[in-house]
Amino acid sequence: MRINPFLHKRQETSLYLFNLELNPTTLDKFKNIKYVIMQGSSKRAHALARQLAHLVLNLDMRFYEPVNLVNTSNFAVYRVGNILSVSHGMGNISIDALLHTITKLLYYAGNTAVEYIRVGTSGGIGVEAGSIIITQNAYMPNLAPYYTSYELDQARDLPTYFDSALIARILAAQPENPIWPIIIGNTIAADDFYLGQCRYDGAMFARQNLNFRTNFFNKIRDLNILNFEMESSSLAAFCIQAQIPATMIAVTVVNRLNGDQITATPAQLTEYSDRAQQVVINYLQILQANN
Ligand code: R2B
Ligand code: URA
Repeated sequence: MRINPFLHKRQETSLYLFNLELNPTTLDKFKNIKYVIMQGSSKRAHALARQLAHLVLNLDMRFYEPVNLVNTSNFAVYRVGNILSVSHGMGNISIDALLHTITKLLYYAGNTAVEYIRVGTSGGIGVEAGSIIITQNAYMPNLAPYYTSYELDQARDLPTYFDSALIARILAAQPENPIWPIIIGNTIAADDFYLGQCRYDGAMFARQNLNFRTNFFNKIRDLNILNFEMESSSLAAFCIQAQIPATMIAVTVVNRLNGDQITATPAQLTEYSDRAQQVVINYLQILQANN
C-alpha cells in the first residue's frame, strides 16, 4: 500500500466520513485485514457479511450477526475474520470518498497488504442478463482508457487497469463449468444511470437517437467493453495509485441491446447479485482453506 506521506504528521483524531473516532479501541477492530469487498448498498454488504461468516469462516449463524462498525448512514462496514464487507454508495464520487476513508483507516490500523474487490451490478452490452463480467480495464464514457481526476481546475489522467494477477486468482477459484457465464472484459464507468448510459426511459430526454446508440454499442465491442456501471474508473485509478491490487466482479441485470428497462423480478435481481457474491466467495474460500 502506498499512502500520502503527510498522514504521518497529521495525526488525525477522527474520520469525518465514517463519523468515527480514531482511538486504540477503534483501531484494534481494523487490525489484520486482508480483503475489502465493496458493494453499492449497505443491505448487500450486510448480506455478504453473513454469507462470508457462514461459508468462509464456517460460523454457526445462530450465534453470529455482523455489526456495522461505522457511525454514518452513507456507508456500512462489516468485519468477518480478515475480510471487510463494505458499501460504497452510487457513482465514482461516492466510492472515491469511501476509498480514501477506508484506506486511511486500514493504514492507521497497521495494515499494509490488502486487496480491494468491487462486487456489483451492471448493464450488459450484447451480454445476456445474469452473466458475470470481471473487469480488466475501466473506460470513461468518451472511451478513454483512464480516469480524468480534477484537483481544483487541474486535470490528471490516471490509468484504470485492474490487477491481472488478482483476476487470474479469482478465475482459478471458480468451478470448471460455472452455471452462468463468467467473462473477462472491459467496462465503461458512466457518470449516471440514465443519460450517461443513453437510456430513453429517464425523466429527461436523451438527445442521441437509436441509430447513434447502436453504432456506439457496436463500436465498443472492438474494445471488448461488455458492460456499463458507475464506479470502476475511480476504483481502478485509486488502487493503482495506492498500489492496492483490485478488480471488479459485476453481474449484468439487463442486455442493453434489448432495451433500457430492468425487467427482471426482485427475486431474479437478488439471485443475480448472489451470483456475483458467489464468485468472490469462491475466491475467499480457497484463500482461507490455504491459510
Ligand atoms: C451499478 O448499479 C448501480 C446503479 O443501479 C450503480 O452503483 C452501478 O455502478
Ligand atoms: N447499473 C448500471 O449502472 N447500469 C445498468 O444498466 C444496470 C446497473
